[in-house]
Amino acid sequence: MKPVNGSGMKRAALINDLSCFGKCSLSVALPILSAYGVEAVSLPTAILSTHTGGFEGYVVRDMTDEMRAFSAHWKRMGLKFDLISTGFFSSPEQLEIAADFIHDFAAEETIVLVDPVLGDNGSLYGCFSEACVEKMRALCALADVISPNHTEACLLTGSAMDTCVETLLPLLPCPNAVITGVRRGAEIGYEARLDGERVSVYKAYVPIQLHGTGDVFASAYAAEILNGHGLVDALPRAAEFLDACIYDTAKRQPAHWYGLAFEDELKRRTHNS
Ligand code: PXL
Repeated sequence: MKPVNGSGMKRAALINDLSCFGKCSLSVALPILSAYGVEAVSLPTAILSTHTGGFEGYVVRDMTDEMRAFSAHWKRMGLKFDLISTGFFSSPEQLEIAADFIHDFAAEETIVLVDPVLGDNGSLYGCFSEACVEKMRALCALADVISPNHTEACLLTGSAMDTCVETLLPLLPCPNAVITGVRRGAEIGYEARLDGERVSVYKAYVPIQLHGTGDVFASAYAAEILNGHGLVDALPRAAEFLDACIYDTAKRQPAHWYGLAFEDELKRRTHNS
């Protein structure tokens, strides 16, 4: 077999769903990582006609069997990854497959980023059970860094939904954690513990309801890390990227309600316009 490693380009495995319309998960991760010069390899957990946030009658195809078969093929190929990221899962079983994937493919230098997609706005998404929360906790323990929103941080730590970030951070099942979407007056931001440092980053809050912000942030954060930035340094850089996408999305309201218009910022960055 011809060699598949050693091209000099960073390679990321993206374990996430493909929501074909709407902007989240692989639909945002693939273009963002590519624009940052990273080779992105998808391991789809499910293929959906749209994401689940605001569409009626969406169609879902579960990819559990394919996840096993694809990763077995990659194992036979000896494929190597510089980063493994995980996002949305469509069954508790898939969380175990992701854990096996990390055991099989994460080398000493591989960064494992778990975005523990479980819920938002104070509740667990309807498609998940307590079993998913439990397995997500175990997956987070295998990660180098996790990026829960406030709701997910509460679910992972078994805390009440009004628990403050200062209490949550040391309880999370991974030493490096970025809690996203934290409100502070007229601002919104990130409260993190990274490489032993306590880090806060805030931006002005733009009052529109947005889908997929966590996915855009996690993609940019992974991309910044793979471009040589440490966990601390990558945070404000990814926050800057997301912030630009939010302003572009606000300009496109009400039509662009279903996700972030991340393409505008990618175009500016890649075409200097
Ligand atoms: O953005 C998280 C996410 C990922 N994948 C699917 C979703 C959501 C959030 O609603 O529906 C399918």
